[in-house]
Amino acid sequence: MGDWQSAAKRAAAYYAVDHFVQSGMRLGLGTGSTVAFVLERLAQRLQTGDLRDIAGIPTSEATAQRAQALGIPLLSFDDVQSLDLCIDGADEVDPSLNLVKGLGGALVREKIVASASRSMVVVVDESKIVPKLGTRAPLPVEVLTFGWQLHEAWLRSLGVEPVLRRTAQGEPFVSDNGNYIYDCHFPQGIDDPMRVEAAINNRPGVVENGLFLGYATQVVIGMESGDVVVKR
Ligand code: ABF
Repeated sequence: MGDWQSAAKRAAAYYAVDHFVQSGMRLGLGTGSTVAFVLERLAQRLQTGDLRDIAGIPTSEATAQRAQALGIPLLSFDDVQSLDLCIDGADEVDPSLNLVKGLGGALVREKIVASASRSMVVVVDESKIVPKLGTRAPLPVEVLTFGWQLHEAWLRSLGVEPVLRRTAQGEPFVSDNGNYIYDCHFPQGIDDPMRVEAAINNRPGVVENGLFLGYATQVVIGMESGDVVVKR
């Protein structure tokens, strides 16, 4: 990651918290390094008293631990079943604000939390902006461990190059939900995301895929120049 990217992620994250989070909100807390800056800013504004009575549902164990360490109150779906605002990162954003997410391994809980949120603000650095989904990042597909071996040939039949995600030790990566993830490379990018999402999620044993179509209400982009651009 270039030096500018970390500054751009921070600028986008701080802008999103300062412009879209109000006291009393019930939040969806995303996952990844850009959201780490969101949590940092939320904690700062709670400490100064700028923000009061906010709480969030984390989209990963990593976010839960980070938020807890920062003193951000956490909720579960036992407490609330509808959220005011979800703030999350993304791996790709296309011109229609459709997203590829999941390189952080949290796509299942991220999509559930996003689906329970009235609006979704996505925070990215400009390197995530793509003309077409699937051109910069693979599409993560989370599958049950039972029968995981069956999906590789099927994914190939879709014209995809599937790679089972592994840890640095070479073991299959296991998500917070106890599942495996295939990172699916589309050599020409994804021409018809709606059709791809439906086909993949209809497959027995597939839990979720990283296409977030029609979820983002705003995308806050940290630019290399230092500017922040908001797309709606
Ligand atoms: C999470 O944030 C994941 O879905 C996505 O892969 C990741 C982006 O990571 P980062 O903000 O670290 O670039 O939402």
